[in-house]
Amino acid sequence: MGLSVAAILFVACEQNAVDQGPPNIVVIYMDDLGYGDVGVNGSTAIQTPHMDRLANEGMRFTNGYATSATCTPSRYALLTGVYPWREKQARILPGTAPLIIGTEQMTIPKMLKTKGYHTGIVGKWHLGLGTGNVNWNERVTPGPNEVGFDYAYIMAATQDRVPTVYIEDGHVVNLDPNDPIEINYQQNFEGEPTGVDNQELLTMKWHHGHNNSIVNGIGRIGYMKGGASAKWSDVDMADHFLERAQAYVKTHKDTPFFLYYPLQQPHVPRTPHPRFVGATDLGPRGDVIAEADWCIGEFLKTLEDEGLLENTLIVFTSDNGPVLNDGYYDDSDTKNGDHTPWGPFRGGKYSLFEAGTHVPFFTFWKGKISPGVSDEIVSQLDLLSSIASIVGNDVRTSDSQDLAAVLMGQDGKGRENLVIEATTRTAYRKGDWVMIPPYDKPAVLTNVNIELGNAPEYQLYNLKTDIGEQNNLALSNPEMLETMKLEFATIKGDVVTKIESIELK
Ligand code: NG6
Ligand code: CA
Repeated sequence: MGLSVAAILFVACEQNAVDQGPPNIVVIYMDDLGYGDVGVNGSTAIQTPHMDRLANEGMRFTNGYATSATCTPSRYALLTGVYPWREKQARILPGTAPLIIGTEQMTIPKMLKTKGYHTGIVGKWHLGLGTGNVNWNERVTPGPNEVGFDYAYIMAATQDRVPTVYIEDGHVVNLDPNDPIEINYQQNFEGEPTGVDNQELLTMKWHHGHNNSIVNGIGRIGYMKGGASAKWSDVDMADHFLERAQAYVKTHKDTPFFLYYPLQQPHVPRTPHPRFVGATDLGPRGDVIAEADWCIGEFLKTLEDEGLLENTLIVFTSDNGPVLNDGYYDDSDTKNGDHTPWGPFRGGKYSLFEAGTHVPFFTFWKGKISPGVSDEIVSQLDLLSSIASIVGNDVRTSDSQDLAAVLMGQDGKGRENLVIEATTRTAYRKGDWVMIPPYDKPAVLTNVNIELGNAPEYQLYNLKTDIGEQNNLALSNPEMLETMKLEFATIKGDVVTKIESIELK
């Protein structure tokens, strides 16, 4: 009898909080989306209301990083919490590459499984499959299921690489056993058309590379034979992954779940569904970003309809910076106009300059994260330790920092420093400063027309006063250069010897 109304209410609220349990966690990962492609980061040529919603109603990070300026290394680091330059296989992989995450290695989904989570991936994988010589007509293993994902619905590598099929828990979807799949990255199968010899079959012309097997009128990287009934439809890919992501949420809404939802846009080949063709004035690249934004809106609607938005932490980011022409003539460069996918930064995909790795980065959790903007340095590398911290798990890796407070929009410091990677080259960010060691390599990747950040001398930039990395302060600030060199060498350990040897050439 003694319980007051307040006490009863208190008990009820407590009960409610307990009932809500650990949050669902969703990582929405874009492919080649630049810092400046998103409305909140300054894009006016492409409307991205749903990405903007995540930023405006959550935390928007102005110093959010992918670990690498290309896909595989960034994805490796995101899932494992290990810098990709520690793993020499973490390079852009062919579709036949073996799995590069060790089945004994810690990953975000594995860590979450120990806390009772159901874990899923729907979208782009690109971390290798099998152990070499994959037979695509049998269960393909090891793959995502063996590194922590209870459910996996993936494309093996990239939209421009064979095999051009979906794989569900290791099985090629819709495969006809009488039409087995064969894949070869060295040579063609006899009698099969290619982008070089059969240009009349192409509906999208290749600019560089992308001239091996032709699938749906698009030349791909690598040769493929068979598997006709299993081949994906490029224009339906966004809808296809969205439907599976929505189904995953509906199926697992009663347990805490982790969904890794890596979309394929705006990577090449850019194939918007007809209803998005012309959504922007920028050609296919703008149109597929509009399409991806719509998918994110639909996905958020599903979370909302299922009553999950208040109990789901969403991280939105991109695997590397932007590129216009990445191998096909698709008007993305000619129609780009004044749009700046790279935002205020120099370079782009493949580059050690900022635009390679400095990407859109938002965290959203309705009712839990108060809207705000943070200039703290955060990296996708930190998601493993930070998410572990948020769900009360004590797993940490030495590279991955627990930035839970920062990501949750509470007070707290971000990273003091970060090693940036771009196709095996590395650079060092600390505070407002970036140091790029000398690289005896071309300054520009001519096919894609992107400055790579390579120079024969040290480069040192102060991003606070020079966000576009135009004024090299290496000579005028030798003390800072020395500090940066020393710290970088310490963090990189023995890997630094390679840099020294390049320098001596
Ligand atoms: C490059 C491809 C490029 C893209 C990239 C991987 C050529 C000439 N270029 O080798 O088109 O596929 O690999 O992009 O083949 S990533 O975002 O998955 O890293
Ligand atoms: Ca990418």
